[in-house]
This record gives sequence, C-alpha cells and structure tokens, in this order.
Amino acid sequence: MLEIAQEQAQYFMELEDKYGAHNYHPIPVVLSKGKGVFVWDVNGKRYYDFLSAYSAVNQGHCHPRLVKAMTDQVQRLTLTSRAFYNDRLGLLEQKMSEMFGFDKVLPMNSGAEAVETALKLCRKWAYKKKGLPENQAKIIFARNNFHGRTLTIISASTDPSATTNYGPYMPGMVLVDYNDLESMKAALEDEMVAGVIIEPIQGEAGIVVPNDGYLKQVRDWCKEKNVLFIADEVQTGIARTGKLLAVCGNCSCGKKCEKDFEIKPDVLILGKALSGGMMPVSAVLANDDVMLVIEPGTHGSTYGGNPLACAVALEALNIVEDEDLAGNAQRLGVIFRREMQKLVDRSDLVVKVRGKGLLNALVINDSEEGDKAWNICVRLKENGLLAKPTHGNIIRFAPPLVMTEEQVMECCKIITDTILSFE
Ligand code: IF1
Repeated sequence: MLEIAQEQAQYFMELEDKYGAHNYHPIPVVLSKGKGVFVWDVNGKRYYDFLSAYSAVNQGHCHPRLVKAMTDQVQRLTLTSRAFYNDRLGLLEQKMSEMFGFDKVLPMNSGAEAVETALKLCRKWAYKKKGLPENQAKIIFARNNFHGRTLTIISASTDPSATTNYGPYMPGMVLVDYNDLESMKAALEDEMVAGVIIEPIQGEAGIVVPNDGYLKQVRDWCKEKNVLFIADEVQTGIARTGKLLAVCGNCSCGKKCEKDFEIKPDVLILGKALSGGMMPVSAVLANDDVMLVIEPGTHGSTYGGNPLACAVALEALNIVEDEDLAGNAQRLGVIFRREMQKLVDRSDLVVKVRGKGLLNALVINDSEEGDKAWNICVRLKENGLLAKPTHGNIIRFAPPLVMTEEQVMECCKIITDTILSFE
C-alpha cells in the first residue's frame, strides 16, 4: 500500500520536474485537497497548513462562502475588461475604501503588479504634485526587502538569488538598512526622493519585526519631507498580524477605525488574502490627492478589477470581518509564541521565536550543518504539519486564521516533538 502511495506522489513530482521550469525547490509533498486549516496529499494524508500559500489563504482553504461567491459569479460574468463598467467593481472599491480608510482603490492582480502600480503612482505624483524634475525621482527601499519578482522590483532587491544575471537594473532606487532610523534619515535628505516603500514586517527576510516607533518615525519624516510613505502589506495585511493591517494601532477589531491606525500610509498595497486564495487579486489604495494623478489610459490591466475577482474579494473581506479573523490571529498568536518560547527554553536547536499575530518564525541554530531548517520541515511534514524554511535557518509559521485554540495547541505539540526528536 505504502509503496503505491509513494509511487503516485513520485509520479506528480517527476511530471513537474520534467515539464516545468526549475524555479522552485518544493517540500516533497503533492497536495490535492484543502479545507480550512487542513490540506491533503494525493494519498489522502492530512496536514496542518502552516504556510497558507504565503498568507494568501488567511480565510482557510476553500472557505464555503468564497466557493459560493465564486461559483455564483463565474456563471454570470467573469471578465469585461475595463473598457466597460461592471456591476461588481464599484461595490468592492466602496467596501475597500470604507474598510481601509482611503478615497480610492486601483485594482490589479498579482502582488508584484500592485507594487509596480504603487511605484508608478509615486513617480507620477512626484512630477505632477511635488514638482521634481523629469526622470529624477528616487524611491527608498529597505535592504532584505521582498516586494515581488518583476525587473523593476528586483532592481531594489539585495538578495543575489533574486537578482543575479537578470540585469540591467532599473535606476532610481535607494537602499537603506531596515529598522535603522539613521540611514533612513540620511537617505531622506536627498531632495529627489519621492517615496519610501516598506514592509511593516519583513517577510522573506525571516519575519523581521521592526522596533516600536520605527514605522511611526519614518512616517512622520515622510510627511515632513513631502515624501510618500508606501506600505507593502501584501503579506502582512488583511488580519494576518492580529490587526486588519500591520500598520494599525493596538486594536484588533478588524474593522475600519481610523483613529487606531498607528500610522496611516499615503499608499497601501494589498494582495494575497484579498481573494482568500481563490485567484490573484491585488490593489493599491490612496487618497484623491495622490491617486488622481493617474489619468485614463495611463495605467491598467486586462484582468484587473474583473467582476469575478471583485465578487470573490468582496466576500473575502466580509469573512475577515464576520469571523473576526484579526482578533483570532491576535489571540492565537500570543498562545503560539508562548508555547514556542517554552521550546526555545528547552532546546538548543531553536534560538528564538518572533512575529506578530499568526505571522511567526522560529530561528534554528544550524551552525554545524546549514540544512537543519529544511530537515525539520521535512520531518514536520512526516508528522502532519507543512511549513517552509526561509533564509536557510528560519522557519516561517503562518497557518490560516480560521484556526481554533485547540488546533494551535495540537500544532505546537507537533512542532515541539518534531524539534526535540532531533536532539
Ligand atoms: C514566491 C517570500 C512570502 C510579498 C510582498 C509583494 C509580493 C510578495 C511583501 C509579491 C510575495 C511571495 C511570493 C512567493 C514567495 C513569497 C514570500 F517568501 F518570498 F517572501 F510571502 F513571504 N510584496 N511574496 O511577500 O506578490 O506577485 O507573488 O503575488 O514564490 O515568489 P506576488
């Protein structure tokens, strides 16, 4: 039995290897079904999903309300292009405007496209409003950033695996150290700076949470210097960090509450969980003084704002509110880090747990081998829990936000037992 099962998984892995580009190195598991916090492989083995497709499936796999919204809409109208109006786009824009507190919404598809859109918006604003000379605008990025895979975006990447042999690169990018106010202050002295783009928590860098007050200070300096503060919340947004947005204040209500935005960005970028894992839906939000610098015909996308995407995204956001996913992420995140701290105290293999809400990471001590985190993830898989290493020795833990306390406790036990089994 077991042999047949392994053969079946092997078949699909070899198929991808033979016919697919080799741009990934996946954990050896072949998934075929998902429901809530669980996924199943082709042999019917069940796993807790602690990646959530990099935080795209915050609402849980195949949420019944999303399945319904999608199947209803897919039978009515899916794509019109933006050459015409449709009866879903305005409803989503209104919902997002009210929920996140911005005048306007510009819909795109992938996260990278939304980041590109925000960068274009920033440059255009710099020329039309700030009065910078033509082609001189610069945008500040933090080192170890991850904003996507396009040529423009990787031009600001400091990760050689993202950039090597992909040049020439886009000019106009300035790099500063993340979480370092000194280098940010110095960079903002350049009068050609139009914007600062930042992840409120750096994801790919290994769930790096900045010091309290860092983002607020950067935000204040941006205002002072008439520079746009652009928050890339593609990964941190939509309840993941225990708040509707990572830049919110301490409230966990998951609803619009402008007074509780610790900092309000000039430009907000969302993606991933905006569709709850159904399809690529992303968006850029800004107020009129910024967004209206883009005129008809100067930016767009065939699929951006399509009625299917809008119907799905509208329901995905309603679920976040109705099920208080922000509150749940906040509550369960505290429990997860408490339990993992016990493991850190017990095991020499784990150096640290860090994160916010249900976006957390364990830092593995891999001074001898270098592939410890990978081996731990493979054994976690065998023990029924899927996670992925990032940056060699860091394991990211980001389950769907529809988890229960009982399930979190069970998962903490799986992680603890698995790591202790290495000693
Ligand atoms: C891959 C990481 C996560 C993002 C932020 C924009 C985008 C992303 C903050 C682009 C995308 C992804 C893409 C995914 C791996 C992944 C990732 F490990 F690389 F860092 F989530 F943590 N801004 N992040 O995190 O969005 O165009 O992909 O829709 O396989 O490249 P996208």
